[in-house]
Amino acid sequence: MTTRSEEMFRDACEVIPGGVNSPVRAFKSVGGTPPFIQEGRGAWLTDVDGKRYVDYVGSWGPLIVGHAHPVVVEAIGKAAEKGCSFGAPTPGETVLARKIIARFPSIEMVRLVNSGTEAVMSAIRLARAATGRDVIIKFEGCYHGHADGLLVSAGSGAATFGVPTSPGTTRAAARDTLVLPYNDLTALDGLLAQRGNEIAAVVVEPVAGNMGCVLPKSGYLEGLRQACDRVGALLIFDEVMTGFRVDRGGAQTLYGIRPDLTTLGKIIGGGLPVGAYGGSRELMGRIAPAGPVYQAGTLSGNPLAVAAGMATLELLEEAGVYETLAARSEKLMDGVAEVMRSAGIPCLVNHVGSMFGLFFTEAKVVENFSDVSACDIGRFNRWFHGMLQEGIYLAPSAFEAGFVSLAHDEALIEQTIAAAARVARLL
Ligand code: KE4
Repeated sequence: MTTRSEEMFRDACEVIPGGVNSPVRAFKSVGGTPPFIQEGRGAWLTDVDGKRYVDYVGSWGPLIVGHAHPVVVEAIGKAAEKGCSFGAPTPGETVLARKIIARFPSIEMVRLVNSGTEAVMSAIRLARAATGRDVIIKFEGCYHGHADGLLVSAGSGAATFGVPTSPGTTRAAARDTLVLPYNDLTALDGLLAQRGNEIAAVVVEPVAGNMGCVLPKSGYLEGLRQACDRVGALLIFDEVMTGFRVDRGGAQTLYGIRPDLTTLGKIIGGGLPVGAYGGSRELMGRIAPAGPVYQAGTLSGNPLAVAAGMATLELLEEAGVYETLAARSEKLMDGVAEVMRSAGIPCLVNHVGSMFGLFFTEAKVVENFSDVSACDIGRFNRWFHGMLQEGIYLAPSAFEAGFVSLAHDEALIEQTIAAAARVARLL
């Protein structure tokens, strides 16, 4: 019997490339047809066939307070009643900027944009302007959006598709991007010894969430900071995923590292399109119209997205929120690890706050993209589909992280672990 999702996917594929507006949603790496989602509420998604799922994707991170949170919905509705966008400054933008600055010690000024991609490409432009240098360094398996120079052995969708460098990326763009293994300071030092004076910036996911969830080795982030200081390059923390996720002040607060520039997205828009980049007054003062570095956007800081972001960040101000998110994620990961151990399935799990990863591997550590690529991707795909059958919606790729929201209560965590126990027997 054909499901409505299958019908809708066939229809979408006639008019949208791959039937989706972002590649990873197409289930290409895990196979099968993506459920078309009718609605979300709290931790739950309902698809067009009426099947319900406990959602651990949360729109890839933004929905940390759960879907259709009444406070967020009300804020959006109230803003919409006054108009959706004016292309003129509005009071909310300053409030959201101040909320971000209050939580990120390295940010004195911030510019709102419409996506994480825009935030990272703008931060890199600023770093190049500020240093007068062209070359940037990124790390294999890290994904920083789809700007030309960053689709060079990216993580996330590009890694999932095994297309490390996207066609259409110019040789010039790729030439100005050097790619090193994540968690490897020796490789970085070697490169900087040769080309350090060309490097405008090192851009990194301080906790990598686009090759599964890979944690920085002890001393790694500090090592990046020292290396950048040594050669006069800027350190850019891409906290689009980790910002307000791994800690109220992002990974830079959690690990005590001060980057020169920070990019944000996802949670700060509460499910609507918002990205941001920020840093010192000296650096950000170079951005037009205050300075010569141009960056613009019709809908940047629009009132609806700002209202959703502000409402979400206010909900995250409540005392104990991050402790609760971390505790529930710990319980989930410990439960799944126990299930796999009992089933005799080699598996490594980890989490940082409410961002988690799971790798089917005998290895004791997974530290970089090649470690992740060596994991049992076929077993991951069986795990994914088994859990989907059980009504648990995980990220449809072994190269993505999972997310726990405030709506995932203890009962849902227990329910998920029980489902994992049933699925583990089939792996
Ligand atoms: P967007 O342009 O998709 O808003 O943000 C790009 C981006 C930048 N930096 C980091 C660390 C990111 O994780 C992302 C986007 N993340 C992916 C999920 N891994 C978005 C999902 C998708 O591409 O559909």
